[in-house]
Formats: sequence, structure tokens, C-alpha cells
Amino acid sequence: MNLLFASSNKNKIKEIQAMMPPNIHLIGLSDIHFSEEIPETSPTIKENAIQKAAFIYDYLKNNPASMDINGVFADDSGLEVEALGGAPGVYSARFAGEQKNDGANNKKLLQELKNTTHRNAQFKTVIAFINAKGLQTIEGIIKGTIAYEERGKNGFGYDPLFIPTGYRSTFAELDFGIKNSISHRANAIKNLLNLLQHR
Ligand code: ITT
Repeated sequence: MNLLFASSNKNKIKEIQAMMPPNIHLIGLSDIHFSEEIPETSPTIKENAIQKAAFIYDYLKNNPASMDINGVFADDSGLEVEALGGAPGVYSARFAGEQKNDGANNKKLLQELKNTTHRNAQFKTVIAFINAKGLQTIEGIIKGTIAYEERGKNGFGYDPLFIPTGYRSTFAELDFGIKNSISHRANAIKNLLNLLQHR
């Protein structure tokens, strides 16, 4: 089965590639010669995921790919911090500004939490999947806490600050394989694969 992943985030692509079973061939935006930025202007994570998947699904109608594509999916993710009322949430990539800088985002998060020990947070991924039968959305969540300083070099985004429940290490200190088996994205992908089996 050929599935197109509508993302230009190299880290997400690497993670999702590693989660796919052998019978699923992941196609990227470069394989369909798409190199623009997909609009991401919706007010929620779920609506952004739908917006991205729908944009590429429509693009394929006007620009048919040279290979068979059995479905298109997009991942929109965000970090929701309890003490910040769920922020940065849908604005996770742009928390510290339009330049979408991971280091600046992490610094800003530490700054906003500097006077509190209330560190609960969760990562959320919503996957929107579209094929000829229609649209489905699937969610994956992992709960944890925000560390007091950045720790670790693996991963991307807020990984140096996120400690998943049940662990003492941040995602950036854990092996790629461990993050990839427990993360918000892993949970969403497991649910997507389940859905595809029954669809
Ligand atoms: P797309 O091309 O797939 O849209 P993006 O980078 O724009 O990629 P999002 O809109 O989903 O992705 O942005 C989510 C932001 O949340 C991202 O820039 C990271 O800062 C953060 N994030 C998402 N997943 C993460 C993860 O697994 N670990 C750490 N941070 C993550």
C-alpha cells in the first residue's frame, strides 16, 4: 500500500518512516515534486491536520502522481502545558515567533514556567487521513512533565524539555527507538494502522 505523508518536517518523516510496517510504502512530498509550504492556518491541531491532508489530496487531483497512491495523511502536533492553560498547543512551532526556532521556543517555555513547580504537560498528535472513502482523524497523546532545564541531544522541538510519565529522562535523552515506541506520534500511528486494517 502506498501512503503519502504530507509533511516537510524531516524529523517527523524519519520517525514515521521507522514506525511503518513492511507492507506500507511511505511516499513523501518530494516524490510528487511538491516543494511549497502547505498552509497551516487553522485554530486547532485537529483542523490543521485536516487542512494539510486536504490540501495535498486536492493537489493530487490536479497533479496526478506517477505512482498509485492509496491515501494521504498529515500530522499536526503540539505541546499542551497545564500551567499555561494548554499553550503553546496549536502554536507550538511558532511559540517564540514566526522563525519557528526550537531553541527559542524551549527558552521561552522555561521562562514562562520559571516560577512554578506545576510542570504537567502532554504532547498531542492528530493525524488526518484521506482516501477515496473519505476523511478520518486519529489522535495520539503522551503525558509527562516539563524539565527545569534542557537535557539531551536526540529528537527535535521540545524533546529536551519533555519527560514522559514513568521515565526520568527527557525525550531527547531517550533512544530514538524508545521515544518512537511510546510517543504521541507512535500512539497516533498505531491507531492509524489499526484503522487501515479495518477499512
Ligand atoms: P509539518 O510539515 O508536518 O506541518 P511542522 O514542523 O510544521 O511540520 P507542526 O505544525 O505539527 O509541524 O508543529 C509542531 C511543532 O511542535 C514542531 O515544530 C515542534 O516544535 C513541536 N513538536 C511536534 N512533535 C514533536 C515531538 O515529537 N517532539 C518535540 N517537539 C515536537
